[in-house]
Amino acid sequence: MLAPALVEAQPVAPVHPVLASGDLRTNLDLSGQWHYSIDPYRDGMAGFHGGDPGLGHRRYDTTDVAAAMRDDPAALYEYDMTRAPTATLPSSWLTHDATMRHYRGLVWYQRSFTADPRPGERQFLRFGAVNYRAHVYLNGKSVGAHEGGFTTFAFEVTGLLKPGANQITVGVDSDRSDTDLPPPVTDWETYGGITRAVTLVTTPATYVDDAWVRLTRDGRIAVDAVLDGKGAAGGALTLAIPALGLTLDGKADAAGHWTARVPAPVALERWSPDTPRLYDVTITAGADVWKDRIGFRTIAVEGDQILLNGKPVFLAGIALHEEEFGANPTRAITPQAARALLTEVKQGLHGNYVRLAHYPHSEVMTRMADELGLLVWSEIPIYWRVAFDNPQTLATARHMLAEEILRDRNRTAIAIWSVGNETPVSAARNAFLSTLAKDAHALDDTRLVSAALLVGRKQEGGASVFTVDDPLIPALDVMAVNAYNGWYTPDKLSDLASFVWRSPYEKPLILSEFGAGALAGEHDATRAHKFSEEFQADYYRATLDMASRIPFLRGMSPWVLKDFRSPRRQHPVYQQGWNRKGLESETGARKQAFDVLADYYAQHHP
Ligand code: GCB
Repeated sequence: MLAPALVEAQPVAPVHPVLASGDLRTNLDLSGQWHYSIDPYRDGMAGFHGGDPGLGHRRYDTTDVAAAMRDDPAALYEYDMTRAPTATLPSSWLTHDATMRHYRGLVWYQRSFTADPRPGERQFLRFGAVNYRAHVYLNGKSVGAHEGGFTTFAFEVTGLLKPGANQITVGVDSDRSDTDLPPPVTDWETYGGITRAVTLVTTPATYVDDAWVRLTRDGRIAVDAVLDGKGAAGGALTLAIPALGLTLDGKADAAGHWTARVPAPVALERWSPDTPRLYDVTITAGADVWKDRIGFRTIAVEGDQILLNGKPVFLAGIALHEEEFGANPTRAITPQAARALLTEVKQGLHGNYVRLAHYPHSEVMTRMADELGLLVWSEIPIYWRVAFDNPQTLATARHMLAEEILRDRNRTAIAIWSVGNETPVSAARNAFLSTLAKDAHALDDTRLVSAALLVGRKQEGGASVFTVDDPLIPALDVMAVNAYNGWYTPDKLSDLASFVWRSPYEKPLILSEFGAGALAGEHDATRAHKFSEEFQADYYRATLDMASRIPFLRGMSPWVLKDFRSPRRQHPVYQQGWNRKGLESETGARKQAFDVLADYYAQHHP
């Protein structure tokens, strides 16, 4: 079931109910030991003739393979999931064992668990993220498939779930084609696997399927909720924010939707990076109670300013991937891992902002940003060479965007939805990204929409002039540009100060990326060589100096907090499979440039 705005905006398969953001209902965590088995030729999906794989190959079947082979000498099975190796989920298979490090394709995962379904309740299997395609089976029956490696999804399993032992099998396929998102070539490790929690969520027969509670730009607390189930039409709902003494009663319409607005109580303390105040919020509907912790703030654009709670703000940030500190990360973001990363931004760099690149990050991360007080740029993986003229790719992108926004609309920290990264201008691309920008505005009228763009450069007289005039800009609230002068270009660092930045649009600009690589511990007394800490530090000094001269610059997220895995970075001495533009190494050793940025933020944007 979808909120009305989404129905208008999305002519694609609906996002499943339990995606309701802030779902803190009772659930059974299915993390832990799962069996896994590789299937490079997708035998367990389609057999060698392309049809039903046949009993001997059907990994999702409930047959006790060992017993069947013992009891019947003619029985032939070419798998046995219960005797396959095990791994701890959530995690990427890259770290299951050394032979899995560069595996791409289909991997089967299976475990059993005990359930106690009761009459009148509903159950859903909810997946935080499965990269890239998921095929889900419960007790041998398909319950659904999902595309997209970084968004949350759920399937209802009421009726299929049995009292006692149950078997769940997930076929995870990490292969991506040119029409997928992201396409195959990225500058990061996409980490195949079940990388976020799998949970069994139980709800009453009628439950709050979607809820969005926020402060509107005109100072009201607004609630939109959707009930699902037999009692949805005309169902009674109550919103409560006890710390504000606020309760609001209402009734759903015939479609199960409820909308209400009230003036914000005068006692409301607004959320900001300095005062990240969160309130306990509940919506009660019959037997169901939806709970979340939500902050209230406004974010808007006026001329070329970004206004937080009505006051101009500079977004002093850094970009980061969803990859924990460590020599061998597996992409399993625990609250501790999220806190470790974001504390480096907040306390280490004195930042107030993060770009969560290049896909929707774990809810663990966005909740931690709420709690610690960091504004967030969130994006979907529309990255580099996308099949912009393919209608199916657009449908996938719109669905992903809807999944991202519906999960995280209650996350106060999120200030910006971004619809693309470094996508070359063309008519097809402009139309594709404008559609996404329109969708983002329709799904969420309380946040800003942007995209990381490329910028043109011309020589005028002696000066290098950068003009931010991408044809997408009219569809965006905030302009953003990635710039790597002096790293990917032969520019001398000493020339950056003379660069002139212009735009025909009166809108705020963010430098969504700039950066230079350095291997932690690599030193160069001449300061001239790339990959030395000295060069990277000087690059930051020169770029920050250039940035200070851009009159309409309202924020920045240099690339990037820490070194991250990237299969396309294979310099044997400096990279070894890591993108080295981190201000810290993969294990958290700070490079010289870390202090350059930290001092800059402390001095210019305290
Ligand atoms: C970019 C990309 C980012 C890369 C970075 C780099 O522009 O957006 O994903 O990792 O440059 O290091 O080249």
